[in-house]
Amino acid sequence: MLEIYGSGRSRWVRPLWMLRELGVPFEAVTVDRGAGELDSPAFRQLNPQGKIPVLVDEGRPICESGAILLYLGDKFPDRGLLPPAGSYARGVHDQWMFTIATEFEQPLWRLHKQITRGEGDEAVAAQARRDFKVAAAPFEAILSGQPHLLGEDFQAADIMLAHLLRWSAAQPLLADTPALAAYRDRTTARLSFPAFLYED
Ligand SMILES: N[C@@H](CCC(=O)N[C@@H](CS)C(=O)NCC(=O)O)C(=O)O
Repeated sequence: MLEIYGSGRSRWVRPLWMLRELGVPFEAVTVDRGAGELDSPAFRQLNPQGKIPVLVDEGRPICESGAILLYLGDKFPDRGLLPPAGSYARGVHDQWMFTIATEFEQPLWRLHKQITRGEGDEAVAAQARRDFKVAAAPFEAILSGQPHLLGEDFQAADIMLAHLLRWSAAQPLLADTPALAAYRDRTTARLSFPAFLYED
């Protein structure tokens, strides 16, 4: 049995969405961050970094949301959420996956932390807004001409990107990137998106 550990609107939305999109059986294990569960010895056995999400497959953990999406996509290749390993399309897919994780996420994360936790000053936020503009430009260009990152088909990297576009920091910034805003709305309207986590 596959188990996915996480909570709330954290990055566990990504594997949760992926598992729902794949339509495979799994168990969602909610972790109480407020109660310090991420620091418990049992959780640290799963992820020594003390972070969510963690996927557990037959007792064996895999951490890092992007890596989990790739693992699941490869594990269920007939579901079509990843191009075949070794294909050019897969190379392009993974290129975007890493760009999202390393370039796109960072400015949004800095702004998100400022908005939700008051961390960082206005200079940090101004730099993050500039970095976002640069990082968003290629995605805005691609999604102006096609529905998803790789073309017609919704893929694992779309989950990675669309989850970020729901972060609080993204909302004012997306006014300048209409294709990304439309993409956020289109992708998160999918039945597999865990919309129930976003109800207040
Ligand atoms: N790069 C990691 C980041 C994981 C991460 O930072 N998770 C946050 C929640 S979104 C976390 O567990 N933070 C520790 C905490 O809340 O105490 C991934 O994508 O999985």
